[in-house]
Amino acid sequence: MGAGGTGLVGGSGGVSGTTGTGGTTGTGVTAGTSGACFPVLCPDGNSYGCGDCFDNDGDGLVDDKDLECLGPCDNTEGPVLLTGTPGETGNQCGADCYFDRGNGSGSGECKWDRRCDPFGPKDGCVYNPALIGAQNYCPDVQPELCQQDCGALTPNGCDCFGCCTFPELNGGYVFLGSYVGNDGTCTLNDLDDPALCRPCTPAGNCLNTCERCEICLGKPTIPADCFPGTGGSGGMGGGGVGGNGGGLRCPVGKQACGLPGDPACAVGAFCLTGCCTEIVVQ
Ligand SMILES: [Ca+2]
Ligand SMILES: [Ca+2]
Ligand SMILES: [Ca+2]
Ligand SMILES: [Ca+2]
Repeated sequence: MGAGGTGLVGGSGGVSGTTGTGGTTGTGVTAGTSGACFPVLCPDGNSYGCGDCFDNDGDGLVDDKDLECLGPCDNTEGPVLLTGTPGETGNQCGADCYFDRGNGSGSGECKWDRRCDPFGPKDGCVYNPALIGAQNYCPDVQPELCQQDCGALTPNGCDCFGCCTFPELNGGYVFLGSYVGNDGTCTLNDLDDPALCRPCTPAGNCLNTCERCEICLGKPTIPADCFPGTGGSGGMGGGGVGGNGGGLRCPVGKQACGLPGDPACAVGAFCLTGCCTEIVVQ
């Protein structure tokens, strides 16, 4: 609703229209934004491939500018959409936060069991409906600390266990951690191949929905009427679970980033699917 209001006021449109100044098509380290790159730490206190200011995979895009970076704890800039977290491999069916590091099993952690997913996105984890809703396997409601810690690291379009939607899937979801043998297989080019990016069901209440005016995994741009000042359609209102009703690029209190004209995030913050995400080192 707030967004709609500003849209109506919006005579300032000309400012955003000019686009000019910023980087000339991003070859460089910092497409569009200015100046230096600052490392971003994962909450575990370490710097990984997506927060180290290097173009680790040589595709010309660095860290949060790289479309295959899933956050500050992701150690791989791609092309595979894994995070490089130890323990992602193997056959265990228990899942925890996909977007942080490590496999802690503390009581506050996100918790899920792949055997609750009818799609069976992981080999060896055969669907077992008896586990659904069981407290120790697939709770409908994740612990508050899961929402808080993992929620902050979960990109738009994903649940906290790495089950994500992309525009070309038309509402479908795929498991970013899909494996064949010992190799991760899901890349941005394979989203529609169910053998490589295996279909999955977003879990419990930890899905960060991809709204119309949000940048999401695989959706680096947003409609023109999502910008204040272009006047127009205002208040798409009505909100999803994520609390960000359709008309806002970011939840209240988070700075938008990643598009031409956006200011850079504060030092140490990661631009996660279009919103500056302050990382709290734990
Ligand atoms: Ca990097
Ligand atoms: Ca790169
Ligand atoms: Ca990349
Ligand atoms: Ca969202």
